[in-house]
Amino acid sequence: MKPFSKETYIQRRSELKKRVGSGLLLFLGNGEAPMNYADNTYHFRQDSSFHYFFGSDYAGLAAVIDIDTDTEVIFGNELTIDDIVWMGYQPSLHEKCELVGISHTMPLSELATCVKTAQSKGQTIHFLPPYRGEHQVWLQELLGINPAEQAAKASLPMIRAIVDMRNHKTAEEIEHIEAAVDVSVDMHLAAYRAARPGVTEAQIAAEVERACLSQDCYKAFPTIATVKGQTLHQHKFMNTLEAGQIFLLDAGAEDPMHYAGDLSSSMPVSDRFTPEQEMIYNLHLKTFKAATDTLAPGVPFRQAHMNAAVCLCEGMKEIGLMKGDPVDAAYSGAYAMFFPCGLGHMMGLDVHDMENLGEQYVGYANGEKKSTQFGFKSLRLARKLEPGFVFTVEPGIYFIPELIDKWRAEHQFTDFICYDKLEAWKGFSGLRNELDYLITEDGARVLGHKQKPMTVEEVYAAKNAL
Ligand SMILES: [Mn+2]
Repeated sequence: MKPFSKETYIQRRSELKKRVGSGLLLFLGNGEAPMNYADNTYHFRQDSSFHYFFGSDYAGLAAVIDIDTDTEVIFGNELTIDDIVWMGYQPSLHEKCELVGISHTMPLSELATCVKTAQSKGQTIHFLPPYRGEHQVWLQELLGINPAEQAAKASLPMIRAIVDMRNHKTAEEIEHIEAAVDVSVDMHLAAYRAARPGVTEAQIAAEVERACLSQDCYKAFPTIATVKGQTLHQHKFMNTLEAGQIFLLDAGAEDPMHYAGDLSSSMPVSDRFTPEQEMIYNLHLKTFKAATDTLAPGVPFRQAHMNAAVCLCEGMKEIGLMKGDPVDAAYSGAYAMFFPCGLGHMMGLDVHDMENLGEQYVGYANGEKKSTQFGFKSLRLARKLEPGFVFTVEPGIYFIPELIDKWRAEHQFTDFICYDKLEAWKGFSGLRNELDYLITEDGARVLGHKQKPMTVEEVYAAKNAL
């Protein structure tokens, strides 16, 4: 797939200038991040907002947009012969910048002077909240703001403008997201084929990541490949799969333009689920449908989350693990015993899109408050949905022994939770499925051209596929 034309980047920057109105917009690109010594680095990942406006995938750049004088400059250093010997030929800084419609480049050392000049003219310096230590040091040098105060002093107009632009995906962005989702489906299909007794979590993770890397993609986040699915973010591969267990995979690719896919799958390690597992898996599919049936422009995502929660409580009541009115059980927060996370999150250049700019701005409308109650506090996305929004839907059902013990000891939600019956379920682990959605003008659709298995029959078929 072709990279975006320079017009895309020119248009994005011009829209940003219009929205913020005045001042100097400061963008710090990411540098190389040492793993254990300077030359042994983590996989390089450009800052997503820098990438969105300046397209460049190289380390060690910064940029300013002076709205008041309508100038745009990328700061960076030309490669020395030592750099070229180490990492090979690269186009000049000027050539790299031309590709995104910027003709003005300066050495990185000039950035401080540029910022000082703007400050002396009384211009507002807009910057984003930093999430890397190097950027905190850099901002302190440039602006004299203590790292502890930088997030609070970041520019709200800049954050709000960028969030609103990046939240609405264009057709060309959706093409890239769908390409990433397709590779992500392949990663999951590899796991369905590989999961069987005697195989290790690490071996499956290797198959999953092979499907990603071999298609010129990199993983969008650390792979979760576990038989302990009740732990939402288990990043270690420690176990050997045993017959009768459920294997859970949460993995996704980012395409070469850095747009993400994010999918989850749950499957039996044996050929088939046990009757209990199948019952919970099918209840989970019902909650999935309860959530996705309502997705449309104007519908708050909180509503989809609550629909899933109510459906979960109804099912749990039928099974005998909950009691009382399912709607009350959901709205009181008792459902979070089995579903302690949010239904989903925005997705784009970041797998949790723009989480670094503040979940409150990305997933909540202006003035809408995020709950602090267990369960509801993990709802990253709650706002009314709009055409162009891309997000994940990932309800799950988890049996977390530590949470069961804690709530039981605290006598939490005793009107809704049947603790005596729940004891026998402590070893169940957990499961979820996750798909990626786009809000269209009149509804919603699943992203990707390839289909990830969802129903029990599809899961069994995928396990047996060659
Ligand atoms: Mn996700």
